[in-house]
Amino acid sequence: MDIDLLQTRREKLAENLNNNEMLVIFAASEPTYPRYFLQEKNFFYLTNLEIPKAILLIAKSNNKTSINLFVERNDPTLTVWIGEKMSPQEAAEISGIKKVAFTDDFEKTFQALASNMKKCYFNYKKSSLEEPLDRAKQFISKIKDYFPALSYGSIDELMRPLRERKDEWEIEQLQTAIDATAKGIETIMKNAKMGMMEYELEALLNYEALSRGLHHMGFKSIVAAGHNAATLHYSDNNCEIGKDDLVLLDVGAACKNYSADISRTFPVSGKFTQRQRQVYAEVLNIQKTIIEMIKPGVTMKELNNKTVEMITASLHKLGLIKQDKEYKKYYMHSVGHHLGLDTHDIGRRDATLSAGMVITVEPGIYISEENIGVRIEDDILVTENGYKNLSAAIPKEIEEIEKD
Ligand SMILES: [Mn+2]
Repeated sequence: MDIDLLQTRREKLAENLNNNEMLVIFAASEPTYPRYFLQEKNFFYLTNLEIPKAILLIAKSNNKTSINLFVERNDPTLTVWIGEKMSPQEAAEISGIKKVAFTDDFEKTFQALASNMKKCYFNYKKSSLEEPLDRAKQFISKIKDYFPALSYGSIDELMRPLRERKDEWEIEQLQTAIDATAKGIETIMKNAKMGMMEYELEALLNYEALSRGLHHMGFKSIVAAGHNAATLHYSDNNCEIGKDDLVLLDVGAACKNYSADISRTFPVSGKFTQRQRQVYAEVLNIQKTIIEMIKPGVTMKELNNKTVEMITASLHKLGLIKQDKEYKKYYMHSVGHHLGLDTHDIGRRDATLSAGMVITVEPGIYISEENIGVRIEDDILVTENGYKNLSAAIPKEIEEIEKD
């Protein structure tokens, strides 16, 4: 990755800081075995570093910005287990940040800067009493008595305007993730047979992603057959697939932490039943209509409203509801979300679309009593003049999906 790009991102972020404001972003901690390491997304966005427990500190005063990075000191007794930790020099080369020290120095540096600051932004998460405080919250509780004049804010406020619209490099990572996911879905559709277990299909996707160097999924794969497809976040993936089942896939490999998010629904037998086809055709028509609406200036709210309007009409047509408001029994989520480093990315839910945003379009109809759940989801880039469907290559037309 180009260091100039990282520098541009940090400069843009610094522009959003007022004088006497600072920010602290804690990297993710070590994963608990056997989970893989997932970097804190804002930290990754600004540093391109995949190391645990590092800290980024940016401060602004007199219109000058200082950037400090802190990395863990190497522990020779652990080298044989986990290898050498990244050196400050290497971290400086990858991130382009010149001032790199060890994390032991962080508090001293923070203290020297914070006494002149009015506000500090941190990457804390919403917490509840049942959960332990994250690193940022722990740090705030430790320092708040020492800096009574310092107020605190969430880094999300500063990061949202940056991360909401993707740069070219980000689109490339998303496209790589989507293409691997496409290959996985294609392999699944080709090989799925009644009597197989849902997890066997999941394994085919994992194989296609891993063999392209993408070592994790952006989220837990949903492979839901028959009745399971009507449970929105079903991810047990441990049921046998029945003869006339529809299989709903909601999956996405991740590339450099950028996650694809694709849903496809197909009949395991290769042929839709008449009723399945009827429902599928409604969802497909709605999905295509919503995608066609996408261009700068359109709001997410308008997309949601149009979806509800069309789904309500479809549910009447399918004989499922008598009154409009009953649509919620068969369609209960929103039509899409921002996509990026997080599968449900940081962008505003009520955003007005502008070029560079990437959103999902994923209407669905879930008829639990008929063991039918249909969702079709593509990943759409908003362009200057309209949109580009980044997952257009993955079959969704009825004739493409049905096979002899
Ligand atoms: Mn989605």
